[in-house]
Amino acid sequence: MPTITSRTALDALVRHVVADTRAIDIHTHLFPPAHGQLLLWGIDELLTYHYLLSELFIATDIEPAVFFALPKARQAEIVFQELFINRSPITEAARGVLMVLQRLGLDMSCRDLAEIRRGFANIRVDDYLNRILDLAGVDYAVMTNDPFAPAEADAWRRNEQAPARLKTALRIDSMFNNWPAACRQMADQGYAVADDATAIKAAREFLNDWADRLLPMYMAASMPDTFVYGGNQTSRVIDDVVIPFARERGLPLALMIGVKRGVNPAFGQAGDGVGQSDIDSVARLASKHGDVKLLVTTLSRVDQHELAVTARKFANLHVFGCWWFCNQTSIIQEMTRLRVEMLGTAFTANHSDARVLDQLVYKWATTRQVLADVLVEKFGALFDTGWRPSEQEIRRDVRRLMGGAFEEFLAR
Ligand code: RAT
Ligand code: ZN
Repeated sequence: MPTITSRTALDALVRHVVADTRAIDIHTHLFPPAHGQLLLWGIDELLTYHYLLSELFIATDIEPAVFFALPKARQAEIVFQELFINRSPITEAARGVLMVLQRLGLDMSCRDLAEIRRGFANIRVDDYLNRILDLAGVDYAVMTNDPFAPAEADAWRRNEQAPARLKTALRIDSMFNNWPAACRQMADQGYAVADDATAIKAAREFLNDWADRLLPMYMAASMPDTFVYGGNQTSRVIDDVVIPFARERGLPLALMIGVKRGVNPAFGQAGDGVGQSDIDSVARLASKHGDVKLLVTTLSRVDQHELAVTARKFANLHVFGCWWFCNQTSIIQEMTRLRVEMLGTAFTANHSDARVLDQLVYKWATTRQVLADVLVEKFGALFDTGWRPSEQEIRRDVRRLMGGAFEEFLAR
């Protein structure tokens, strides 16, 4: 392999490698095509993404309740008119729609939704899944599979399996955040839940059965900003159900912390907010259960330095992604730079959180752009010391940041 002899050649190589490296998308809201309506894709779904709906509701007089009562196609038309025609689509989410359309080869100069819709005609969703994964440069994506959601549970019971490029994650928010509701749902699914002791036993059986069915890569929950580990019901479920189960099955636990659910309930999914997380709780969890692997991301930008410092203390703690409100260019830049400086390649730079299949394309294009900028800077600084990174080393490290480190962490 030729030695890199100039900064210009190095910069070009780093950009080429980042563009060329396949990613693993470790958290999405995609579903197997066989699960029918659950898998969202196409222009109307892109336009009605909840990230865009809050932008619509704050910029116009449109009443959320009136809007939500309209058919999806009409909703999409309103969003297009208000956020793309009456205003320039300069937000991260709006620009993302245009990036998707551009990479699908559609001509944006028409500004005509009917014309754009024609570009989505005659799609076979199975083929489209592979096309989008390829366009996004994603090897495989991990889904969010919630056995407490009846429609999802039914689809799995009908034995509708996922294609190889979609992996599973067992999502257990209800168990952590609404134990009485989780108990009712477990009872509905035939588990014996009479009192506290039987409920704990039932919960372990429930996890065991669903893990057998789904073969998840990890368990996951999103937690409120108020989450504290120790001395509460959630911690009891963690200690008595989830941690013993994680240990027994060798399954990591992913915690996404910092959401304020329903800050404005009228906005629906777009109504959630953000608060700072208690990172000491993450440290206590990692320290008390050193033999259980934790994947952690937090929603507030303010938490990121403390989280990175904490990740330097525990080999069983893997930090991942720029979650939700952090998944926007300026904050991805800041977080990626901070994490590279403090964690090297021992973290996962980003995940897409895609709810609509097509979104993989813009979310990964944006992540790659930012990652390339940061790595040009970091490898360039190495070069300036006289260190000469090889192409093979750059490829190895970029792959780690785009999912390789996650796989290594799981395999350890
Ligand atoms: O990013 C999102 O779309 C959020 O609504 C949530 O799904 C969040 O990512 C979560 O997984 O809870
Ligand atoms: Zn998510």
